[in-house]
Amino acid sequence: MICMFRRLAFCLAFCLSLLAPSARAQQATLLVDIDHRAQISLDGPWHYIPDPYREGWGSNPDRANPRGYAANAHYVPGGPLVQYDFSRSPTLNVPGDWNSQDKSLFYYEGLLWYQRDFSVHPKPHTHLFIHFGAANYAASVFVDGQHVCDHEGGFTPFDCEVTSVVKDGDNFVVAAVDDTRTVDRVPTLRTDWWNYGGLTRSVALVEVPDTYIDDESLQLKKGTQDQIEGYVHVVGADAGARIALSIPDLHIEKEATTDTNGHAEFAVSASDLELWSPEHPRLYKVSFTAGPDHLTDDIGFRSVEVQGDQILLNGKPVFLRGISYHDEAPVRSGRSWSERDAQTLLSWAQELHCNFVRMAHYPHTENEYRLADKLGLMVWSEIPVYWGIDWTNPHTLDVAKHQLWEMIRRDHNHPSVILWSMSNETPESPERDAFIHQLAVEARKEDPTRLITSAIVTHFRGTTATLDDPLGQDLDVLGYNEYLGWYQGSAADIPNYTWQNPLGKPVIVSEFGAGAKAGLHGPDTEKFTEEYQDYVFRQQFQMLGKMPFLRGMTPWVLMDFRSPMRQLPGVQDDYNRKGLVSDKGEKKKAFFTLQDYYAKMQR
Ligand code: GCB
Repeated sequence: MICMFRRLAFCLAFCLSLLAPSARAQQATLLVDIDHRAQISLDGPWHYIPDPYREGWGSNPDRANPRGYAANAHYVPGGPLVQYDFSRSPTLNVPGDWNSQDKSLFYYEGLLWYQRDFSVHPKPHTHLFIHFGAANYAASVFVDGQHVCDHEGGFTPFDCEVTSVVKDGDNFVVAAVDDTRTVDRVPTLRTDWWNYGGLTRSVALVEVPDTYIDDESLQLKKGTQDQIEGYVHVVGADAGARIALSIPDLHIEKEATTDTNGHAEFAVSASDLELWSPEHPRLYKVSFTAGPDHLTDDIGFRSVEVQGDQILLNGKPVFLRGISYHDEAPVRSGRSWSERDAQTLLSWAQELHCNFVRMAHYPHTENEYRLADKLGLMVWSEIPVYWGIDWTNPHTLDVAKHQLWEMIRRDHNHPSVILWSMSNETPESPERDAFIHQLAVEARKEDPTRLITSAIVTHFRGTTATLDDPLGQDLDVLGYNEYLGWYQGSAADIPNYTWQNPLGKPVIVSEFGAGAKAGLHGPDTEKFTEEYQDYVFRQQFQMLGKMPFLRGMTPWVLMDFRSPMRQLPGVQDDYNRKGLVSDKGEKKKAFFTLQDYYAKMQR
């Protein structure tokens, strides 16, 4: 009966997904490869006003309303009544979350207004955008008092077109950013991580010509290792416009013409191609020219596929020696955003001898993907469909699809990304299955070249785990999280657990771990000591070593991270302590145990 209901739910979801307009059709502009565009940075100090009573919305608190704080009025002694003034208000640094910059905002969740002045001299026949790397969670943006865009989703970029709004010379931008947690949002009310609010990634003005490339992609053709194919999309191009592709190191110069939608396709053979891999992370300088627009990118070519329960990279079986991590700034706390943050985090992964990282639980800053491309680290990239969300709410589905679309759009040229993850630890239900099924359909439509996964909760019956969550049917690779020795079972018993894989797909154990406070030593039976964490890792290796279908692991977690769920004074102090490295950068015993384990695997 349950089975029949599930099947019905699947059918219904599938039919609805065919009827619904694809997420792509609903999108505003999102410029790919933004790091290679000329930009005028709007990073630096922005004035801010926290607004728990939502006063800044003026008379209409439900809609983006340019008459409130968006008007950026000034208080003039003796003048009309004005009860705010950005120019008299303090500043926050952008990029950066508000919680870690002002002590009084440490626990603040809600609406906060940002403002800064900027100067620009727009050229004729150009489009001007304000690019936001990310604003957690929802943002409404106004330029010179006019509403220019809204965005929902805290970890993906968006571009507000301001061409017709800005004047030559001085202008101002106001952004209302709201990180209130609500039932219908993605993520929703509860997460085991800090809800860092604000303009957490860089903001910049980006000028592009009248006709411009908003999307491009080049990859290996599926099933080949010497055929490159891809496309360019040009906004404003007439049908038949000539687009040039150049890859100098491969002596490739090719032209294609746009169709009526501004879409041009390329297919070229490249017999001398050096494939991208962890051992040889070869990137090629690629350039596209579309009329007045010229865009370069650094692209690597590699194939990734599944064969039975194997994952093949460039046609050969690969074992993913991974680590999970949050986008949390090393050593200073807060959201990470800088190249230096990325460098520190990924160099720890390299020290562990990882060839793979799981960027949990949402899209990380693009710096990390670019660096992973260069370092040869394969990446699992995820959207924040986390624990129980509002599975039957159409808005929630829309927002999840939108975040998925934005993640794929931003990152589809990074050879490091091999897996798109749809979700993490979602409770089983037909509604959940139908929801995630639609995400998987969307992901495959947007990017047929990568593998689809999810991190699923492992349920043990006695000492056996059967990997039969119905979600697995939608995935290419099964991720399973388990906390034997921490939330479940004793550490001593871990090696006695066995696993069954009825779907016969490749399996990654996408989380296991134990909490430890750096510097806290004691017997290996005492939770929160470094010795206990280390013991759990050693026991886990014994069990994992006996799983014939195991194709990788991403233990939880690289570094301690802030979480309001972790309140034990003197031990947790607002931090999830399952890191192998503490929030202060101290390496715990288990760091070296994992390092040793991965080193041995390489030999
Ligand atoms: C999990 C979650 C992760 C948590 C972790 C924990 O299963 O996926 O977000 O932080 O457990 O430490 O409990």
